[in-house]
Amino acid sequence: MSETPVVGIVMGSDSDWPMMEPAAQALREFDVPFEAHVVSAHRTPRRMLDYAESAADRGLRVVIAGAGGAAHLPGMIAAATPLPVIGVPRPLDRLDGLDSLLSIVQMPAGVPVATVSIGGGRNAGLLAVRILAAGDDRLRAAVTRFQADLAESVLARDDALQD
Ligand code: RP5
Repeated sequence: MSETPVVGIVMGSDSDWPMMEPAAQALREFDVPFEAHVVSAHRTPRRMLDYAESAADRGLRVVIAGAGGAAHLPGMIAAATPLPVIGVPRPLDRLDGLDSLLSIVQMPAGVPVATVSIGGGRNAGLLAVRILAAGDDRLRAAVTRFQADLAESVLARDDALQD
């Protein structure tokens, strides 16, 4: 994207991308410029701190962070930036993502991470849009339209059941 990104999508490994791509897709649907990077809390800790500490000054407004297993990335990013951070727990082969969920959701008081469901990349993108929409009339109108369309699609499926 050519515009300055306002949402940063980070993930602990490129293997997380299939889970995070729906977040990117949601942002595209609302014309929200974003960037996506692999930033590992454990394998590239200095890069992670640099990313978190520079994020706000670079123009980002929200960070979406996804990781699996010992999923410390969202919490560590939240520790080093004043921006809102949305955590996405990835289900790995063992423990079905419960390990990831608990690693992300059980943050100490004072360091919040807004955690979406296991594998909930799309909702992470939509939540980022809503956070931005709180101070942006264009986006708020777009979110309202999205909600109306969602309701309409449910009613259309209900209608189809009656045929
Ligand atoms: C985590 O370990 C990553 O976020 C990923 O979910 C998981 C596995 O990473 P790879 O071994 O596939 O690189 O840090």
